[in-house]
Amino acid sequence: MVKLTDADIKTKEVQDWKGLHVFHFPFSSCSQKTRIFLNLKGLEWEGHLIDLMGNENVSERYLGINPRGLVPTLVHDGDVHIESNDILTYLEETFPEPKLIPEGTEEETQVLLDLEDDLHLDLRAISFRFVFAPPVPPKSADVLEQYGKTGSGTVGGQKDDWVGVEIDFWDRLNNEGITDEVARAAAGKFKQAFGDIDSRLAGRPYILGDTLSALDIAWFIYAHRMMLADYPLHRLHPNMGAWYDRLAELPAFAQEIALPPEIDAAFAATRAANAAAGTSLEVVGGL
Ligand SMILES: N[C@@H](CCC(=O)N[C@@H](CS)C(=O)NCC(=O)O)C(=O)O
Repeated sequence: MVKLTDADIKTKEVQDWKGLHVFHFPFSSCSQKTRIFLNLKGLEWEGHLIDLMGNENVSERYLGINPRGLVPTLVHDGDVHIESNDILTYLEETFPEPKLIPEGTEEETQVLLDLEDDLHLDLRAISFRFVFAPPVPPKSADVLEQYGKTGSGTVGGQKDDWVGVEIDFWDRLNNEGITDEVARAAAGKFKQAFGDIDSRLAGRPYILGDTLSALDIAWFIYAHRMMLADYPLHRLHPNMGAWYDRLAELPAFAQEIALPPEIDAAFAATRAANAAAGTSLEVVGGL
């Protein structure tokens, strides 16, 4: 679990906060996942919006809270937790009811949460090419320079290199966009991972069997984002498609993925433009 140490945190005020606080952004997949989990736990929490479009995540204040400059971050009674899947695991241990990581499934859950986390930059690449385009404001060279030098640069008291990985991603996006090759590789990874989830869902309602768990939340959110990119979920993975439709009906899920009409329309326009140009995810990704 990634609980920050005192030395990692430069924005000290949060260490005096009581209760549960979540730094998040409405349309961030990791934030949506965390909010669904909190909804299902029935926990009270205070939200603090971080404007990713305005690069607030690389501000001095926020990098002083999360040295990786990513959302979500959880602050619980002054302790700061980062990494969404670690936040879910922490919340499960701290607030065990209702159970969202069933007893005896901890290891399997961890493996499938790690797989999900490993795909995060692939999801981001697909999002930037097939969902968010036309482009959201880029991270300029100045913003990236500030990103690289502002936070403590440590996580759990150890030197942390993740900000470098992030800066590489944004640099590459600025210089070459998301190429067909990158998009195809990412799509292939999703096809394989979703294929695995689809076979786990054969003849049973949830990924772990009869009980809805953290895994359903995490993979639902990825399926949702991929569908915003026009990934043919129902055609390629019918069990997963039916599972997605059922979960999307539940208020705890539905309220976190709802989009304001203008954003919904912008994403739909991106899909339509890609389809018309013959550059949809299905075509470019070889799906
Ligand atoms: N492994 C991290 C990934 C977090 C992450 O990349 N969050 C995205 C939003 S989904 C973010 O903060 N992006 C920063 C940006 O867009 O500038 C986690 O699970 O918390």
